[in-house]
Amino acid sequence: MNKRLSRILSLSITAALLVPTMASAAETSEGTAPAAIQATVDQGAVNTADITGQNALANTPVVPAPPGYDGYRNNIPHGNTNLITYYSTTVGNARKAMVYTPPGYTPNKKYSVLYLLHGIGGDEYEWVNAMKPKNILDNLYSEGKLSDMIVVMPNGRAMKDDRPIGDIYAPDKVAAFERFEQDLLKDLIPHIEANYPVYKDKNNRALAGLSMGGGQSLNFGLKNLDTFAYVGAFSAAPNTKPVNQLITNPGQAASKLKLLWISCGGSDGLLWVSQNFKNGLSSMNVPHIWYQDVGGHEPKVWNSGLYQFSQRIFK
Ligand code: FER
Repeated sequence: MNKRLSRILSLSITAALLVPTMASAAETSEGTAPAAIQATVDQGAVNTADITGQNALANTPVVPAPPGYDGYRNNIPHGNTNLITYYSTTVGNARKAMVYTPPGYTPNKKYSVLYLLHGIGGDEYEWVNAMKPKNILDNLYSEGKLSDMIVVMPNGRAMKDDRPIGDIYAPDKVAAFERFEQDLLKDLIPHIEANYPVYKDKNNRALAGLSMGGGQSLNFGLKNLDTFAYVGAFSAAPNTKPVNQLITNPGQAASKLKLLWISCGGSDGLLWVSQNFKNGLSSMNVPHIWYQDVGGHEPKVWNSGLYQFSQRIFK
């Protein structure tokens, strides 16, 4: 069967599936989640016929994170988080980022890189302080579920004073989140690639983030398909540009992306942003995973997003 036809057929079959996650799975992860807010996954636009061309794991069902997935485990090897500085030509000064290196990290190996972005009230410390990236990644490594990767958590507010102080919604601060695209592409990525033993091609770069950082990931990732093959948005904020502005050639986006992940808590006031976006992706037949998680605009949803997304990249 020709590839395009098989794609269309598979889309029409899978589009019918809006699969409510099994109650038992939702209960193990969330205790007593009422039926109405159980996690749901819509893989309608994931092209199962193209499983080798797309990331095969993008097509695996989304199973809610098990209890303890983000807790510290004593009996496993641990990675490290370090603060780094790099010079930003975009901003005109040195800027900071946290870098997670996995257990057994060695310059004798080569790693992929996940760039992981914070929200409007955060900075380079937000992921490490408010979420549990180290526990989540260490635990997944110990279970053999993660490819070798480092995780770079920068400050996504590209301005001289990039602290989350004063009015965090002020127009100059919001504009700085947009300016970060240049910092990321021209300053941070080159710095990481010059200083860490990492692969330097799109298939080894992922971009994901929470809220403002989710919007940034969609805005930057989908405009730079030759730089990132894996893009994820957890609880994307209204800085997210309209999907038809970001994707003007759906066929090209479909063939270049290995994973496009959209998730959001069902009781998040910003749920509409993710819903509009994933509906737009579906109408353009751009493969993606939409995962409606349990919760609001809060760390447990972002931990869960990292847990799900990190397992599906660089495979
Ligand atoms: C907005 C509401 C929320 C907005 C941004 C946010 C730029 C960001 C929230 C977050 O990052 O947690 O209207 O506009």
